[in-house]
Amino acid sequence: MSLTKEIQKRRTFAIISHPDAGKTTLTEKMLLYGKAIHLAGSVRARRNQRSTRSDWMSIEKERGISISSTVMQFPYNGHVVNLLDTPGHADFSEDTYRTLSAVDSAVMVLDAAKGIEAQTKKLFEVCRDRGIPIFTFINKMDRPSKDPLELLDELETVLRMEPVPVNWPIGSGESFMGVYDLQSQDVHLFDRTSRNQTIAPESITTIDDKRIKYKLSDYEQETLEGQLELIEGLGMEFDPAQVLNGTQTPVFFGSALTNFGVELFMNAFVEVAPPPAPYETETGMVSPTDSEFSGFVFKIQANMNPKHRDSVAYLRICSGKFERNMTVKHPQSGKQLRLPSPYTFFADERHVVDDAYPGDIIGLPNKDFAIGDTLHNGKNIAFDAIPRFDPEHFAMLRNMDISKQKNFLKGLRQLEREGAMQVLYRADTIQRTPILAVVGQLQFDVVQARLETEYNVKTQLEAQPWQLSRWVTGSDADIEKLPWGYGLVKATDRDDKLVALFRSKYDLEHCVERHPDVTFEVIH
Ligand SMILES: Nc1nc2c(ncn2[C@@H]2O[C@H](COP(=O)(O)OP(=O)(O)OP(=O)(O)O)[C@@H](O)[C@H]2O)c(=O)[nH]1
Ligand SMILES: [Mg+2]
Repeated sequence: MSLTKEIQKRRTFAIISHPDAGKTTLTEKMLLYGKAIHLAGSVRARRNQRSTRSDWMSIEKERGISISSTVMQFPYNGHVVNLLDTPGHADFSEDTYRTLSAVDSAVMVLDAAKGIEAQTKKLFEVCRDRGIPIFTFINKMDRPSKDPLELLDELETVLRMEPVPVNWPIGSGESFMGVYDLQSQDVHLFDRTSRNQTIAPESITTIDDKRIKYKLSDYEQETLEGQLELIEGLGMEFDPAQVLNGTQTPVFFGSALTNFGVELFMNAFVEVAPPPAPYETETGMVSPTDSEFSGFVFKIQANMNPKHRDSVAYLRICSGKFERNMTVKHPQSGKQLRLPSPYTFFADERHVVDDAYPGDIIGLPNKDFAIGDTLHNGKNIAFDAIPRFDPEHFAMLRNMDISKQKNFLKGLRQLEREGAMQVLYRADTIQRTPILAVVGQLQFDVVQARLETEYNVKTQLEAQPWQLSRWVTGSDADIEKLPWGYGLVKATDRDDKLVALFRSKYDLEHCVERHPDVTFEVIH
C-alpha cells in the first residue's frame, strides 16, 4: 500500500481531562469496541484495584489513578488508531504535555456532573496553542448530571470555542437510556451488560419510541422536547472543516462505564479526526508524505516489563516509512544507528513490527536516547524542543539499606532519564545524598514506590525548603560573589553543571538584579 494511503488511515490522538473524568475507562471501552479486547477490565477487578489495560504500573493499580501516559495501537473501522491515555493529575502534567507533542488530535473528557474543571482547561489551552483539533465526550451520563445545555454554555464561555452537539442524551442518571443523533435523527437505545464488560446491545429507533415515554418522567420528557426544540432552533451546524481549524468542538454524550454512546463517538471520531499533520522543525516543515524517514522521542519508560527490566524510548514517526533494521541518523549522539527491534505498543505489551508509518508510535530499546531526540535518514533536521517544566519541590532521598546502593543509584539514573524527576547533588558539602527536584509532590511518591517495586530499594524522603533551581554561568569570580550559604545553595546536576537552589522567587529576582554578569537559566 502506498505511503499516502497508510498515512490517511492513521489517527493519533490523546485523551485528556481533569483527574477522574473517565479517560482510562473510556480508553478501555474504545479497545472493547475496536475488538482489541473481548472483555473490559479483563482481569476481574479486585476490590479497590484497577484492572484496565492502560493503568499497568502497580502504583496506578493500587491508587486507581493514571501516572504515566500509555500508548495503544489497534485497528478501528479500517483505520489504524494510536491512542494515548494520559494522566489527569496536575503533578504529572509534564508527562501529559510531552504526549500532546506527539498527537494530531485530542479527545477531551468531561464529567457531566462537574463540567470543565481546572486541569481540563489547562490541557485544553495547550491543545489550542498547538492547533490540535478537540473532540468532546461528556461522560458519566449514567449519574446525575448538569443540564446538557448548561454544559454547552460552559464550553463556549470557558473555552471560547463553538461546541456543536452531534448527539443528545436521553434521560440522565438512572434514566439515561441512550442518545439522539441530531444529524440522522435516529435514536440509539442501549442495554446494560453484566459488569459492563461487553458491548452494550443497541436498538436504533425514533424519538417517539414508546420505551422513551415509558422510562422518562413527564418532567424529563418535557425537558427533552424543550431541549431538542432549542437545539434545532439554534441551527448549529457540525462542520468538520471548522473542527479541524479549531473553531468548533463536536460534542458527544455517553457513559464510558456502561458503554452507552462510546461506539457512536468512536465511529464519528475516526471519520472526522485528522490524519498525521506536518511537523515544524528548525529548518522548516516536515510533511508526513516526505519519503525520508523522520521522528522524535517524546517519552522514555523503564521497567514496563518486569521480566526484562529494560528502558524503552517512544518515537513518534513524522515522515516516511519506517522499516525494521533500517539505519538512521541520531544527531544528538552523532551516530548512525541500526534499529533491529522496534515495537508497537499495547499498553505494557509490545510486539516487534516490521514497518510503521507517520502517526505511528513505536518503541525502541533505549540505550542512547533522551526525550526530544530526533531520528532521521535524510537531510539534517531537528524537531522543536519538548518543553521541560520548572521543578518547584525539592527533597533529599536517603537509601535505607546501604547494601542496595548500586540498585539505588541505577534506579535514580533510569527514572531521571525517563523525566520522572531531576536529580541534583549538593556541591557545598561532602554529603552525597541525592536531591530530587519535581514539578508536583505526587512525583516523590511515585519515585519512592517505583524504587521499591522495580529496584527493591526502600527510601526515606526529607523535604527541603528550596522552590527554584537555575543553571548558573559566569566567570568564577562573579559566581563566587553570589550570596552562597545565605539561603542560596550550590548544587550540581547529572552533567556536573552548576545549579543554584533558591528559597523563593524573590531571592532569585534579587540575585538576578544584583549580579548582572551571572546568568541564571531554567534547567532543560
Ligand atoms: N458512573 C460512572 N463512573 C465512571 C464512568 N467513567 C468512569 N467512571 C469511574 O470514575 C472513576 C475514574 O475513572 P478513570 O477512568 O480512572 O478516570 P481517569 O480520567 O483515567 O483518571 P486519571 O487518569 O487518574 O486522571 C472510576 O472509578 C471509574 O469507574 C461513567 O461513565 N460513569
Ligand atoms: Mg486514567
